[in-house]
Amino acid sequence: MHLLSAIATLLPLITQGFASVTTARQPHFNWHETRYVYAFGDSYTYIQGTEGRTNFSFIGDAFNFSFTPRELLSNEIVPKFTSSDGSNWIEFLTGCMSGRPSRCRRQLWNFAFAGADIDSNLLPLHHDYTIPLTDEVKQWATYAADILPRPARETLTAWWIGINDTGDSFGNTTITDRDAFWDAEMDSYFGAVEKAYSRGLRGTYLFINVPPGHRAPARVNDPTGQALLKQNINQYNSKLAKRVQQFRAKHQDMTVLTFDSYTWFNGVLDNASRYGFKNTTGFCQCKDPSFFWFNSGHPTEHVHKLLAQAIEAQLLKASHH
Ligand SMILES: *C1O[C@H](CO)[C@@H](O)[C@H](O)[C@H]1NC(C)=O
Ligand SMILES: *[C@@H]1O[C@H](CO)[C@@H](O)[C@H](O)[C@H]1NC(C)=O
Ligand SMILES: *[C@@H]1O[C@H](CO)[C@@H](O)[C@H](O)[C@H]1NC(C)=O
Ligand SMILES: *[C@@H]1O[C@H](CO)[C@@H](O)[C@H](O)[C@H]1NC(C)=O
Ligand SMILES: *[C@@H]1O[C@H](CO)[C@@H](O)[C@H](O)[C@H]1NC(C)=O
Ligand SMILES: *[C@@H]1O[C@H](CO)[C@@H](O)[C@H](O)[C@H]1NC(C)=O
Repeated sequence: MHLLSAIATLLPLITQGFASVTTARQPHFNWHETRYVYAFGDSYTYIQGTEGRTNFSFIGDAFNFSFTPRELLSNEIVPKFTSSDGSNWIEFLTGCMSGRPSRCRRQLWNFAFAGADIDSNLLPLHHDYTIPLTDEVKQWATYAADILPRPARETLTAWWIGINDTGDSFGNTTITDRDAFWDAEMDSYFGAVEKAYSRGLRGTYLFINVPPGHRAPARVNDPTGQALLKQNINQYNSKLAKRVQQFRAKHQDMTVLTFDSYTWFNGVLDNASRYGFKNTTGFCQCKDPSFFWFNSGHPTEHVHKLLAQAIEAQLLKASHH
């Protein structure tokens, strides 16, 4: 009887103790300790793998959706093979630029697919072999999640999507209710994010918004398209900011970071000479670092390098020591 009542009085204390330990546990993020970086996105983020589709992916495509653990682990990053024809931001950021990701000090596991929109139910695929964001997550969840390490304290996942969605939809006149359209896109986007979370991809998420694509060479001689695209991007980015905030509030065990690429691109374009750029309106498919744009819609390697530096500075600022 005494024992029972002792347990009865202790029990609330024990459970209380657990509860306070749980709530007191702050999400931990330190860029210096981050050893695994996952990425989902489009051509701005994709890297070339020996098991990937040439010019589109690190691994697989819609027709070659599955892979074995052995294919994944022996897959090699082909250096300087991105949409900038050099290394890209996430390679500069991680320092994982060639060979097997598992050999890198910071392993880069990159499921971005060039030309990806968020969801093929909302916008048509660019090619029949395209893997949209929702399927990038499905691909990771099905074939990679049980193979690759992802300890929460050492894992950062980058989400950068919407460049193609905004570009593909600004002139689409069948979308009469843009507010509802972007809500549907965000439902789909964050459905995929929740899927990654519930499948155990934890730790830190970094969300990057859409850069000012209306300033790319594709639009310089098209003031009407430019204005429509700018408006579309602004709508996307404000919807995204709200969803990120909701995700953060819902998952207090996560560190949720953002990088405002829209403001960063504008800042560099507006002060081009300070960053060593001489040409921000044309493009050059060459190695000239004075060009901002490599082609009509993608920045040069020099931009990717500066972008990685800006993102790293923000990650260091957000780090707990
Ligand atoms: C460049 O111009 C922008 C305006 O877009 C300004 O706000 C920004 O801070 C400037 N400076 C740098 C170093 O980017
Ligand atoms: C990949 O892209 C490069 C540059 O645009 C092009 O020359 C090459 O033919 C492409 N390769 C394939 C297999 O599509
Ligand atoms: C899938 O990828 C393998 C290896 O790259 C290739 O041999 C095969 O032809 C691809 N299959 C399809 C359907 O594209
Ligand atoms: C979207 O992706 C494709 C690759 O399929 C690319 O050629 C195109 O320029 C991109 N669109 C925008 C608006 O960036
Ligand atoms: C325009 O948007 C609608 C609605 O999302 C979509 O079904 C359609 O395929 C889009 N058209 C083009 C050309 O992207
Ligand atoms: C930028 O580059 C394009 C393409 O080479 C060229 O036509 C244009 O004159 C250049 N603009 C400036 C300001 O140098």
